[in-house]
Amino acid sequence: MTMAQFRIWVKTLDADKDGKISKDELSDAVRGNGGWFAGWKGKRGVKAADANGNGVIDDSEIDMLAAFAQKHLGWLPLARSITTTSSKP
Ligand SMILES: [Ca+2]
Ligand SMILES: [Ca+2]
Repeated sequence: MTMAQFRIWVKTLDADKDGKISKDELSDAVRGNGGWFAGWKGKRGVKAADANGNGVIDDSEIDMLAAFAQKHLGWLPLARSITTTSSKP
């Protein structure tokens, strides 16, 4: 999944169509992917990605959510655009 595809996918999680991803919407996504502790991960994910502290994932925070998802949920939404620390193979 590329970053562009991840963004499109994240938009599909937006159940109430307010353009932002809440912890409940993220929890549903974790649950839908068969993840354990969906509620807890949803909360953690929003907290980790919520740069402006308004309690939801805004459009500009999707990159941060991708980093969290990759690190903690194993979703691997992108190959290289976020991991700047890893060296080339
Ligand atoms: Ca929403
Ligand atoms: Ca936010």
